[in-house]
Amino acid sequence: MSANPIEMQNFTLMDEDEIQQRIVAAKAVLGDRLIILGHHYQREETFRHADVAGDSLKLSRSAANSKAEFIVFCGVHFMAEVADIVSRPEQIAILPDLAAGCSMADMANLANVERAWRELSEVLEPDEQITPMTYINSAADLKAFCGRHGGIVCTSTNARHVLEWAFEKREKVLFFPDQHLGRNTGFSMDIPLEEMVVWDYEQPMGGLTPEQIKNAKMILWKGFCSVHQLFTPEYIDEFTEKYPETNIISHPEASFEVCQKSDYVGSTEYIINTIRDAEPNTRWLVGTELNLVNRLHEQFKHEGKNVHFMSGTVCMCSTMFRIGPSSLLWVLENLVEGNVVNQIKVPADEAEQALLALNRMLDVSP
Ligand code: CIZ
Repeated sequence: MSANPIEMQNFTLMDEDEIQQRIVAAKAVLGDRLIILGHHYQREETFRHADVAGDSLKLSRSAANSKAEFIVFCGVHFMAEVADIVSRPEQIAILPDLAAGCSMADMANLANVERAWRELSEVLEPDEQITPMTYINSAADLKAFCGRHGGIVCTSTNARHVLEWAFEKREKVLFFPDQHLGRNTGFSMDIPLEEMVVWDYEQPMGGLTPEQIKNAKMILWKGFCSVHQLFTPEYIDEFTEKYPETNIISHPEASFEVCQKSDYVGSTEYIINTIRDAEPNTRWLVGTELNLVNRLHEQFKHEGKNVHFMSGTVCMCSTMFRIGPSSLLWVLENLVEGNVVNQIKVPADEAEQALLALNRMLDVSP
């Protein structure tokens, strides 16, 4: 490692074309020592440099199978943590911008989840009756909590399989942090809405009565993704009045009402595959992150497919697609110089417990 890492400020005013060319050059120098993983939600200027593009499930598998010395994650903090946990100890996971996060993941923290577990023990025997299940959009310490309490991780691609596994183990599920993914998946498995209660982590006992807790099959954490809450049934109605032939496709982080009005509901991989495999000259209204919707539009317009974003207003999640080309170049040129910057390292004991929950997920995922 050279004595002084190159500073980020050297890159902030650099010409965009120069940044692009230098990323390509740095990648060529690093060769097989490097793998860049890019989540579908990333902006185009960064996404185009990914060696593997995918959702969290696909990228977790790529990280686990990669032999590269450096895993540079163009995604968010929890994804880079997963890459660190599932890769070998000598591999180094890097997140080019440490401010790349997920506000929904921040809605569940370990202290609140442990408090919920303690409070639930006043009514039930949590370690015998409840499987804790966390969406992959959560911090490593929550994945570790699930690991040590017989629980599991899911992504939106495998939520149903994982939920089936969770119910085989215990009669109830505590699902965090996204109530919508939990509710939409539970409902698709015929769990009635009244058996899915919301745990409000700002209230004692989650704001629930002992009866409500005893009668619930799923206890849903009161978390949500603000981008997916932009989508409304009213907008779908307005749009389909104008274009009745439209296919509606939504991500399960959208509300129950939006998902109920949709022809198709599924993860980013599912959305991409469904539109890719659709007949030419079809119209799609898509309820998920805008960078992905724009990319789908560009990718499939030559087939006459019209792909639209499910909202008239745009409110981007500024942390989800935070990784800009200049921060990517900054970490790559530092690696070329022998400097590791922005390494994401999960403490060993936490990583070991989180790996239990992640491996359970990888084992049950189709
Ligand atoms: O699983 C993921 O990567 C997320 C966050 C969404 C999706 O559906 O791909």
